[in-house]
Amino acid sequence: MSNPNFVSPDLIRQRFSRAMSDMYREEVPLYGALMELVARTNAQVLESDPAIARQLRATGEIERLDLERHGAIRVGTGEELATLCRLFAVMGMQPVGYYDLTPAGVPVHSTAFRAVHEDALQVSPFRVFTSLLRLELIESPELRAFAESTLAKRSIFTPKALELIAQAEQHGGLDESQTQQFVEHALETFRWHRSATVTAAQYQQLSAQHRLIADVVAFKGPHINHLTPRTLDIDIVQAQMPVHGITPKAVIEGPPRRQCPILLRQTSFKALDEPIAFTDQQQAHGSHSARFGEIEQRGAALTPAGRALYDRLLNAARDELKDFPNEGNAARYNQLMSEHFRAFPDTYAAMREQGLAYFRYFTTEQGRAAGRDELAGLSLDRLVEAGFLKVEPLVYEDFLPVSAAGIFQSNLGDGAQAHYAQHANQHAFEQALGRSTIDELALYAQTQQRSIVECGKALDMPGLA
Ligand code: OOG
Ligand code: NI
Repeated sequence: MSNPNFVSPDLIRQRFSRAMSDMYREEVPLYGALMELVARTNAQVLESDPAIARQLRATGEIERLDLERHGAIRVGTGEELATLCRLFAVMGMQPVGYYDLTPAGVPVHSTAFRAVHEDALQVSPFRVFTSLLRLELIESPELRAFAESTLAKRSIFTPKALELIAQAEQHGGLDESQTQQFVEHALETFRWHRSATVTAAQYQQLSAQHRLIADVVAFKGPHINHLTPRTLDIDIVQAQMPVHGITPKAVIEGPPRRQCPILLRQTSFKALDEPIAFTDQQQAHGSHSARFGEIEQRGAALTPAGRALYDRLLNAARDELKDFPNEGNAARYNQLMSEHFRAFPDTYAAMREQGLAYFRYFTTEQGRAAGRDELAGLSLDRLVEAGFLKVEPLVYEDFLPVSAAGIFQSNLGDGAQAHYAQHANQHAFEQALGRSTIDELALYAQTQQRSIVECGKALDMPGLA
């Protein structure tokens, strides 16, 4: 950083994430209830499962656990997406991954803005799943033109936020007072508005095309639609939700329960109906449901081979189910998932030997005490076997397209299943974004590699790779 008065982007992100959580808890009290449930569950797991506690301490994740959350927003135009990309960059967040949701009948494609280096993730792992509406998928030319012109009239950023983004870009950062203003103004983009920008009839038309289109087009800005805390045991939270008057979706998305969690498991509760005033109404006579609650449990990041195996087993289970998972087939779905996932090794040692997951390497006391000749010529695997190095899985920091589709679907209702002839268009997405998205697998490989290099330095084995 060029100027010592600048606040580090990681700390800006940490402050923004906290401010966002405070705002959302005030707007959606159920989110507060969910946070408490998750905090209690996590404390319980840490107490009853020393192995998890040890693992989280070794990786440092224990320190970020209470801060950890992701949010989601949906924007309407390429210009909005490009400016968001600049806004998130001020907080050290970059677009990672490309997710196509059209196969699931949701007319958006998405990326996740997040920090990319393990040290930055440690300060704040805050992520925002960001979707761009694909207006080209609206069939009626009149409705499409109406949606376009409505979106063209709105500005989702405050003038001050735009000024501070430009300031950060020109000078390379923001000082303390600018940071305060930035957090305050950036937050405005994500705030809920009780008044819509269209009439009740126009809202109905948009909603009839797809509920998600109404959610994006009919409002002043991309309200944050959920904030998701990270739990250490999602099955406990899923079972506890009804006890607290919260109704979860029928199935947990992602892999089944395992000894060694992989990727990401998620569940949510349904969007709330909230009062809305349309432009032809004085008071809030209408209603709209967009905001919901979600919980997630994160596990090991998988290599391309591990991910291919995951996708194959997930698809096989879903093919056998022959339908989207729902209330009626939930038990059978869970059973099919457990059966198919028996083919996925469930020890970290096997996952490492078969190259299915990414790991972080640490030196052990024994390794640091060993003499040069004891270590000389040993490969990485031999060093691990001999107890000179130990490993911990790298946590998955990203999202899963099939899971995301399930979360969208459960919150948009059954009416939201459309069939689109067009599919992924990463090129168009990146053109709108103004840059390319980062390949998440490359990030995990880099983190793993950096940890190996560190071990090589600590053991005075510069050739270790
Ligand atoms: C995003 C849904 C996807 C996740 O965690 O996979 C999602 C949305 O509803 O805008 O949040
Ligand atoms: Ni989510």
